[in-house]
Amino acid sequence: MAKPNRSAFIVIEGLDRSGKSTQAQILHERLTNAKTPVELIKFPDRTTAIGKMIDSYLRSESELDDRAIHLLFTANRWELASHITTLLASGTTVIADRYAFSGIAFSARKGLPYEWCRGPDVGLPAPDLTLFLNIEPAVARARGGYGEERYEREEVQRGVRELFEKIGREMQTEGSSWVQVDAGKGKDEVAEDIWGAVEPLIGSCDSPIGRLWD
Ligand code: FDM
Ligand code: MG
Repeated sequence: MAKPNRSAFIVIEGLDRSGKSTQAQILHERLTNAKTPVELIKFPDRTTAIGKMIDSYLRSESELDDRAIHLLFTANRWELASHITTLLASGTTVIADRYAFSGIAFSARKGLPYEWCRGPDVGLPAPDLTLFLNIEPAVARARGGYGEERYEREEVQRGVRELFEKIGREMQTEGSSWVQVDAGKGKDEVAEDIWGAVEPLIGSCDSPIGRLWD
């Protein structure tokens, strides 16, 4: 059997309070325990110069035109794109906590045209698997409530959820691997469902890394 020439790129998406970060952490630990080299990346990456502008916007410390902030989120992915492809090529599995799908869903919810929102993300490294952690916004809110940041309101989350579902349908139609996970279940059960989708990918990616919507 030919040796796989790269590792897997796994994206975890979902609404606020759907358990994305917790599950990304659990998956990271599980892969580490299985001696699989793995790196967890979070978008937005608030540590870069662009990330600091995004952070200030999310905390409502600054105002930006809807299109300007959209492009900053995308630029924040592009500034890490070569890091991601380098990791994948060197055999490190990459888990991303949010990605371009959040970018489209949150901006299109504001009324920006869907295709316009998607444009700048075309060509980014394509995930081998996207796990969409689906949860009722009311259940998410009941989990200790939303925080103080922009977008952390049930009405916003409802609109974003509809857009995530539209994106998911399109991804499935074009044959991309988009898996919906019931995130209303308990933490351990969700982790098992995620592992069931991820395990078959480990050590088995032998096609070159794809480009999103290209
Ligand atoms: N968000 C996140 C966007 O609006 N566009 C994007 O491209 C990304 C990656 O930023 F409300 C939104 C989603 C969320 C906020 O995300 C910050 P975290 O996961 O809560 O840090
Ligand atoms: Mg948040």
